[in-house]
Amino acid sequence: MSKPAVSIVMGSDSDLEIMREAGKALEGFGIEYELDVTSAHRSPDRTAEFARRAAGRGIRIIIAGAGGAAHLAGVIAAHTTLPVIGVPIPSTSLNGLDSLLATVQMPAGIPVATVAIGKPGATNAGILAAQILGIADSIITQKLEAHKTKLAQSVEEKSRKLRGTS
Ligand code: RP5
Repeated sequence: MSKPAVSIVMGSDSDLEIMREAGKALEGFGIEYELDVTSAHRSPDRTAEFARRAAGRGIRIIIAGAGGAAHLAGVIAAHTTLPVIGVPIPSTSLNGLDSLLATVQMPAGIPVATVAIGKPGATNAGILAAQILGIADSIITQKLEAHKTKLAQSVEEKSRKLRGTS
């Protein structure tokens, strides 16, 4: 097994069900990843250390998911020059709107590429990470093209079924 290129981290193990979707997407493109829990407010030192060391360990992209006042992705982005993708987790009574705003509204200077709330966002975070890695990896690009072809075929299939022509 080669070293993971992507690190998926989350604020709590209660985020795992959603964040697994990012891992599943990466698996579909044959990309190695690691999964861990680190919290911006419960374990700030651990989070800063993780972010500072990630590039040196060979990590190329970080996907960070958190709920509530979700500052995990922003704090990680503050401590690394690696691209950080933020996944807003719907874990409070505000159903992720809180996490979305906290993750996406980074002041100028420290970007976090924020995806949709919950599982669709986690899936897209994995695909976006693959697209970033695909810039320098033609095998990943081919798999991304196949993924788009498959999506288009699924629409054709749905269309045929709906029109009763299959
Ligand atoms: C956030 O608080 C986590 O990312 C999680 O979404 C939420 C709740 O965490 P737990 O109380 O379930 O550990 O920091």
